Amino acid sequence: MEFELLKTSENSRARAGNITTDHGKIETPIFMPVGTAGSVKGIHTRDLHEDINAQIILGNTYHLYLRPGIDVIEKAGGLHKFNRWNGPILTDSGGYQVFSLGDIRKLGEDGARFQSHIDGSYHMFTPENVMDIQRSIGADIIMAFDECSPGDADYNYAKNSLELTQRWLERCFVQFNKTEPKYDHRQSLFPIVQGNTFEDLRKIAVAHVKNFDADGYAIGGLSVGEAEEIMYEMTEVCTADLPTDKPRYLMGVGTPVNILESIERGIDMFDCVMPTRNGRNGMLFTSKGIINIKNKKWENDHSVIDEDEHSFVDQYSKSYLRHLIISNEMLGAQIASQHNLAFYLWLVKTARQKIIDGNFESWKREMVVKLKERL
Ligand code: PRF
Repeated sequence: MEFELLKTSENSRARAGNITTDHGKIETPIFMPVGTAGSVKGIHTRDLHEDINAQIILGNTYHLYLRPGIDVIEKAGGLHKFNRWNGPILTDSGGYQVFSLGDIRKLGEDGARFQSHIDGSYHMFTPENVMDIQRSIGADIIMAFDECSPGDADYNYAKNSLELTQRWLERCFVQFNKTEPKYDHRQSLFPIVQGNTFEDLRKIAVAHVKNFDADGYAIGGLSVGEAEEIMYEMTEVCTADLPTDKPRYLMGVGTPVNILESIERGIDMFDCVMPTRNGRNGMLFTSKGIINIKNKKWENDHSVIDEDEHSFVDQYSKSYLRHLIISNEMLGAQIASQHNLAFYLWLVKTARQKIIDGNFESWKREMVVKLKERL
């Protein structure tokens, strides 16, 4: 994987760049739709490519390992062949899902022993087997095995947790360097910066990950319940010291406003379930503000979902989409998800253009006001 930094804003840390993988180019800043179990819920790959203009999607080690299982994905020839998405893929390591979904039985030096949320069966994730599993899934970018400490953890917990994550990172790189890709494309391993909301721990964490000369670096452990201002502060602490010539990925963030604020602070890559999950629940993001389509006020609004038409689904009416969502029709969830993803991809594409044009900050300031409106 290569990263080319095209431009850094003169008035902030905002950057525009290009990542080149063996499955194609990614123009940063970028938003990556979440395809937890190998599918972006409700969205065909054709629409991801052609309508939403997604450039990279996410998969999840935890989910894919439990179902369908790694043997099935290997027999398919890797996740790209299995789900027929032939663009870049990034997989999260399971180091977050185990803690949020799985029933942890034992967290120790070796790894995490957990019970499946599907059938209660027992499993163990270690830095080594999580590397092997991600080799088998075959994503272009794979993530280190980390512990995301709880949002309300105290300093002592956060420090011990960071030190465990650091030891695990060293084991991840040993295993990664000892093994080869299973398919005919390269893979890059991104370390994850932890350290909770403690500035000194974040600085220590950044200094440590820089030892590995990775192709890119992720910031984890944010957007886990802390105040937004603290998340921005911690992001700034990290981007101040991370290498400028490598992409930075802020994991699991966020709202459209969070994304613009974080781009300004030097982040290049984002993922979040919000556009799809909140979409299924009737929340639509637009450049004029947030729509709760279940609201009675839309019952007889026969205007289109979004005049900006980021996606072909925006031609449906608000009244119709409200009816579908309220009736629990599958099509409602699909339309809302597709609209939101297309909007997120439009937002980051526009941010990139504004960075290149040299007027990102003024555009961002105006957008943030509009994005916070409730329609
Ligand atoms: N670690 C990993 N995945 C993540 C996170 C993390 O800290 C987060 C935190 N927002 C989202 N996804 N491995």
